[in-house]
Amino acid sequence: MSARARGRFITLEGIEGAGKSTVTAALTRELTTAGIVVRSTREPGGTPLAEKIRRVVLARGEERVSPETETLLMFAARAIHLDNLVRPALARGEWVLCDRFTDATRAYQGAGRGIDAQFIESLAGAVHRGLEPDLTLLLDLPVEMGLERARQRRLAAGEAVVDRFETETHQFFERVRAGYLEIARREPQRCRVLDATRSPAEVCAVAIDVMRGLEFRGSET
Ligand code: Z5A
Repeated sequence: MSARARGRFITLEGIEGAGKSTVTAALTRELTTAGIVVRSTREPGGTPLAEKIRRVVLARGEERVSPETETLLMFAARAIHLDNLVRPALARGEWVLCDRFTDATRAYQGAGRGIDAQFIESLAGAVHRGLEPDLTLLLDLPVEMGLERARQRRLAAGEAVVDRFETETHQFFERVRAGYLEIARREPQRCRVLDATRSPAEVCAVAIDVMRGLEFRGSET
């Protein structure tokens, strides 16, 4: 894999505990070894201001946040993140690895909470302004496995606080998973579904292989 003039935008998606952070770390190592400058980031968040919105949107308990407001907050954070981090990095030729992007809004707020797809797509059009991921890796696994991994990770880290999503029902995460798989079915050019039930080493190896495939695609935006 070699450095190139134009940066690539890769997003990682999946339910909680799917292994996105684990795969992001492996892809970052691979790219760095190849001499490519990589920005690893996340949504909601990624810049100081967008991280403030993250804290607001994930916090539990203070006041009711409607699904519409939740959607608007996700896109507000996304607009700041794209303007201040993602677009400048891509313009410098860096590769951007982003833990969650608009597919998360489609899956969580759309499929999970029932927000109208047209509402989401109109906001996406305004905020993306033509920018779409070059590649989306969807780490797919059964809901109970993802939730158990996340629970174990929290226990190991001694984290007691759970956010607004971590208290959601099993059925909610089933809808989110189905929403993600539907996006991948509709957009096979952009999305690759990886079997996230396999070992971390196996999942990371497949993800690296898929990412290498980007080298052979056209370099125009
Ligand atoms: N959200 C939304 O609703 N709408 C939006 O538009 C956006 C986000 C952008 C925060 O996301 C919440 O925001 C999210 C959706 C919502 N809530 N939920 N659910 P987040 O990405 O910050 O939080 P998360 O999904 O909870 O991330 P996570 O739990 O950290 O998951 P992960 O990064 O995919 O997994 P991981 O940390 O790499 O792995 C979890 C554990 O499993 C860890 O102990 C690993 O060592 C282990 N692991 C990883 N891979 C494997 C394999 N292959 N085998 C065995 N064990 C593994």
